[in-house]
Amino acid sequence: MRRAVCPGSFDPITNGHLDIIARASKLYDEVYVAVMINKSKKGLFTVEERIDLIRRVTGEYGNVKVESFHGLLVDFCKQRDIPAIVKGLRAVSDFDYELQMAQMNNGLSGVETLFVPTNPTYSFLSSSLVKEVAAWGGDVSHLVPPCVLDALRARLARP
Ligand code: COD
Repeated sequence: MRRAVCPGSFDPITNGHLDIIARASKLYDEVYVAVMINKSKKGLFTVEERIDLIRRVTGEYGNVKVESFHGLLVDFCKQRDIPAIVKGLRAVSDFDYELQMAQMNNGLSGVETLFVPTNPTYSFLSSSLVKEVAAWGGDVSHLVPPCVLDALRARLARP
C-alpha cells in the first residue's frame, strides 16, 4: 500500500490545500491529512473544527484520512508507516523554508518530500489571507469550499 501525508495547520482548509490533497489522492493508495498542533499558535478554528471541515470536503475522495498530531511530523509518519510527505509549492518564496523542512525531515528519519506545483489559480492563496480578507467583509467564496465559507462567516460575524 502506497501511503503519503499532506501536513499543515489548515486554519481553515482552502481550495489551494484541497487541490494538493485531491492530486495526492490520485497518486497514492492512502493519503493522510495531518492537522499538526502548534500550541503556541492560537487558531481561528479549533483543531476539532478544522478536522470536521477537512473531512466534509475530502469525503468524496474515498482514500483520504484526517487526523491531528502533536509532535514531529516524522513521528506521525513513523507511527503509520508513511514514507512520503506531499507539499504544495506556491512560489519561490515558499521554496527556501520548504527545502529546509524537507531536508531536516529526511535527515531525521529518511522520509521523502514530494513537491507539487500549485494550481496557478491558487498560487497567492493562504489561510491567513483568507481570514484577513473575510474578517474585513471581503468576498472569499471562490477561495474556500462552501462549508468553510459558512464557518468563516459564522466565526467572524460581528455582534
Ligand atoms: N496552493 C498549494 N499548496 C498550498 C497552498 C496553496 N494555495 N496553501 C497551502 N498549501 C500547502 C503547502 O504545502 C503547505 O506547506 C501546506 O499546504 C500547509 O499549509 P498551512 O498554511 O496550512 O500549514 P503550515 O505552513 O502552517 O504547516 C507547517 C507544518 C505544520 C507542516 C510544519 O510546521 C510541521 O511539519 N510541523 C510539525 C512539527 C515538525 O515536525 N517540525 C519540524 C519540521 S522540519
